[in-house]
Amino acid sequence: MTYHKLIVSYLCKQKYQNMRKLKTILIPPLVACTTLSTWAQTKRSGLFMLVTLVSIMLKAQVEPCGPVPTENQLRWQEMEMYAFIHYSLNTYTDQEWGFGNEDPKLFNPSSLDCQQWARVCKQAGMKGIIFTAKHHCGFCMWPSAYTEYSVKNSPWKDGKGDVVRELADACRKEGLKFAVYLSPWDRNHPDYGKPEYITYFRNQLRELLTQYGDIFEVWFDGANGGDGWYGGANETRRIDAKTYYEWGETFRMIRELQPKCMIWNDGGDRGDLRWVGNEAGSVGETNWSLLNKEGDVSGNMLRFGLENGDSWVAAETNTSIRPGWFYHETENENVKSLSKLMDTYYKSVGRNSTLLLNFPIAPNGRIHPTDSLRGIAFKKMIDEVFQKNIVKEVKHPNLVNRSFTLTFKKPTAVNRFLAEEDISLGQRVKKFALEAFVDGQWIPLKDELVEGHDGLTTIGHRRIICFPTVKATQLRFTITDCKAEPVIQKLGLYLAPDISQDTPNAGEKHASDYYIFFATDNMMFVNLDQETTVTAFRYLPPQDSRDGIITHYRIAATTDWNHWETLGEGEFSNIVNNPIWQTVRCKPTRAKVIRVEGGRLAQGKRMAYSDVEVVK
Ligand code: FUL
Repeated sequence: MTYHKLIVSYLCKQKYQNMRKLKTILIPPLVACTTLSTWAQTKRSGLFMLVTLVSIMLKAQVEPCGPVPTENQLRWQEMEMYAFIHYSLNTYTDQEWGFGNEDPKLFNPSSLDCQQWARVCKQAGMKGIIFTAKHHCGFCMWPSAYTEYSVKNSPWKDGKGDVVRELADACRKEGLKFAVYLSPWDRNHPDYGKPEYITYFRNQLRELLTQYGDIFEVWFDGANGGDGWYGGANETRRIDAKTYYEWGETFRMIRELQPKCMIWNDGGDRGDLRWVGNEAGSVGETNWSLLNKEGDVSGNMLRFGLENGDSWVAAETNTSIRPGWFYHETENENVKSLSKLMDTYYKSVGRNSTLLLNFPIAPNGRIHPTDSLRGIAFKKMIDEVFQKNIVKEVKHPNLVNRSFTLTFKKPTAVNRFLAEEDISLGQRVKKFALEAFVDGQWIPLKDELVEGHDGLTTIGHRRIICFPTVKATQLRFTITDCKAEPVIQKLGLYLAPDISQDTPNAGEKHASDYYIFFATDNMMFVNLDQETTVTAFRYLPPQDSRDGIITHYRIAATTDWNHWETLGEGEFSNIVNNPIWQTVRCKPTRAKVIRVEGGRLAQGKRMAYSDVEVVK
C-alpha cells in the first residue's frame, strides 16, 4: 500500500467523522501527503514519517486555544521535577541570609563531592539541578573575574576550586540538566543600589552563561534590597526591583547566549515561568499557566495563574526538603516526611506545575544521609503509585459528550485519578466531574487535598486528584466547562498505599505551653515559670497570614524583672516567604521571663506567633 493510501485509510477509519466537524484544517492532507511521502521515500524512513505525518495532521486539525507554550516552555514543563541546591558561606555560619561580610576563609569543606549531589538528585527523580552560584551574601561559588569575594579566596583547594564547574560536570555525567541561581541582591558589593552594579551583575551572568555549557534556567530571586555590608558601608539600600535591574537588556543577553534557557523572574519584566507565591510547596488547585505580559502580578495570580491571561507563564513550585534552604544541624530531625513530600508532589506536579525541590549541602560538602534517603524514598513512592498502575492508562481517550468512562472487570480499589491535556494546543479545561460506580450507584468524588469545594478545576500538563479509596467497577470523568473543545492526552487511575503512619508534618510544628502575654502590640513576655538556663530562643511565625510576622527582633531575659540580659537582636531572614521556626542562639543565660520585641513587622500592627520554644 502507498503512503497515501495508508494515511487516507487511517484517517477515514479513525478520524473521518471528527474531521467533518473541524473548523480549521491547517495542513491540506493531500498536499502534505505528497510532499512528505516523496521526502520519506528519499530518506527511506517511511514508517517514521508516516507516524510523524499522522500526528502532525491530527494536531493540525485542532486550532490552538489562547496562548500556547514555546518549545522551551514545553521542554521545561516535561522535566516535572528538578532540584535546587543551596550551598554558600551560610552553610558555615548557620544562617539563611548572609550579611555580606562573612569571611571567605570559612569555606573549606572536608569532602565536597558534587558527584554525590548529582547521584542523589538523579535517584530522587530530579531531571536537573539549579545551583546557588551566588546567594544574597554575594559570595561566588565560582572564581569570578569580577570580585575577590569568591571561592578563589577560600582555603578550599587552595583557592583553585570552582564548585559551579564541578557541579556542571557532575550533572552532565549523570545525564542531568544544569542551571544557576544568581541573586540580584548582593549584600557584599559596594555598588549595590547604583547603576554600576548592573554591569557587574551582567558580567557575572555572562561568565555563568558562557563557561559552563547549556543552562536550562536562570533563577534570580525576588529578595531585593535591605540591610547589608555593601563593602563596609553597613547600611540599608532600597531599590525599585521593577526598574533598577533593567531586566529587558539582561533578558536579551540571556536569549542571545543561551537561547534554550528559561528565565525566572519575579519583579519587573515577565519571565518564562512564575513563582507560586509561597515556599511551602503548593500551587493553587486551579492553576492556569497564563498571566498578562504587562502589569502587576498579585499573590492570587501567582497562586492560580490568570484564566484569560495573554501570555504563557507556567508555575514552578519551589520548596526545601527541610524547613530552611541552607543546612542547619538543628533541622536534621525535621527533614520532610515521605507523606509530606507526596503531598507536595500532588500539590505541584499534580496541579500543572513543576516541582523545584531543594537539597541543602552540609558543611562537609555533601547532602546529608537523611535527606538523600528521604529523596530516594520519595521517587520510589511516586513510581510505586504511578508506574505500577492498576488500570491501564488511556492515551488520547475519545470523549463522547466530553465524558469518558473507565470500566473494570471486577470491583477495584482506586484512590488517585490522573488527567493530562495536550498543552501544546493551549490549556482548555476549566472544570470537570468525577464519579465512581460503587455498589450499583454513581457517587461523586472530590479532591481530598482541597477544602471548601470539590477542587475539580483546571487540568493542564498534569492533574492528579487524591480521593479516599473506593472499590468501583467504573469511573466516569466528565468535562463540565472548558474554553474550547478539550484535547486530553492521557487518563489514569491508581491505588496509592497508605503512608499516613510515616511521621506526618515532620519539619513543621511543635506546641509550647508557656504562659505568654502581650504588654503592648510590639512586646510580649514568655513566662517560663521556673528559673532556667537558656541557650536559644525559637519563634514560629503565624502560618496563614503575614499579619504580625516579626521581621526584626530584640530578645532579652530576666530573673527579677529588673535586670534584662539581651539574648539577641537582628533580622529573621526570609521569614515572610518561608515562615519556619527561627532560632536565636545566645550564651547560656539565666532566665525566668523572656521579653520579645517586634521592632518591625511584615504586615499589620500587632506582632503574632504560632509558637515559641526555649532551648535549655
Ligand atoms: C528566597 C531567598 O531569599 C531564599 O534564601 C532562598 O534562596 C529561596 C529559594 O528564595 O526568596
